[in-house]
Amino acid sequence: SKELRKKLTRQYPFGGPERSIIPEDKIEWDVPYPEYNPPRFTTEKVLHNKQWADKEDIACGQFQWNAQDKDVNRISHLGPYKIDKDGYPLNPVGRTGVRGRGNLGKWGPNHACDPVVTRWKHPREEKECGSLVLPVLQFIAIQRRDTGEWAIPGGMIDPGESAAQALKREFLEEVFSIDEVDDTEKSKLQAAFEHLFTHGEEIYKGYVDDPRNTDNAWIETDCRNYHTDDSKITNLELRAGSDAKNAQWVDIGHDLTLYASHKFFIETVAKVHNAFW
Ligand code: RP5
Ligand code: MG
Ligand code: MG
Repeated sequence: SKELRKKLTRQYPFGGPERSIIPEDKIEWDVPYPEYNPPRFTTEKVLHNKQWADKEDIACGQFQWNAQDKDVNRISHLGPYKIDKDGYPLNPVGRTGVRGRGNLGKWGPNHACDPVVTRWKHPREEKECGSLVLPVLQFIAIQRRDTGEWAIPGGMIDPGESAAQALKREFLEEVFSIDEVDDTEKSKLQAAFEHLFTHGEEIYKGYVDDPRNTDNAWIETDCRNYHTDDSKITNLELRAGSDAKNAQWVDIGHDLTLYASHKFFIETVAKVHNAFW
């Protein structure tokens, strides 16, 4: 669980408070810590959003914890999470030093998805990896508008949407600005990726070490890999959109610096393909 707390910066992102410092042995909720009194923070954007955000009031929200709650999946990949005496869901990796939802719309798990689209580097390149010589794999990375970090073009699963739908939608929004192109271009993009996105390889399902996580709200993801060497796809011009300000094919290797837990997902993808890491 220590591995899932590395990206919790002291300063909560985007105008949030400083997180309370928690002694190593007081991280787990099961360990009593009566002095614990972290700041409560939820952004205005979340408080005033009626589409993707929950109600702030837990009592009248009538949330169905650890269950499929109408259109919203409140089940954690980590198994049942606890609810505190005031009715708030508790982060399964323990205390984080901030209460409330921060920048996250949902109380409890916020389900996201991470599409990793890969190709072999062309012309083929090989690199030494320990005692082996392995080919270089590339993936489509985006640069996040919020933090400026390079990342997988992932996003939140909308209410009522399946993970499979969200994986394709987020990819086309962030990598090809599908929301900004005309209808002909839109159908072309949809058609080009239709087949590829039905052939995903499961990479990771679980908690994400994201700096936005709080005591009562956290991100979980479904990360899948879509590999293609079809030049009709790999030669398409990338056009960053939505929460991405850049999009490009990036060589996969251990020296990458990526947002949240994304480096771990990319390492897993490299190993699945027996590629250089
Ligand atoms: C992450 O937050 C997940 O792994 C996913 O990539 C992302 C979803 O949030 P937004 O991109 O919508 O901000 O850490
Ligand atoms: Mg997005
Ligand atoms: Mg995104």
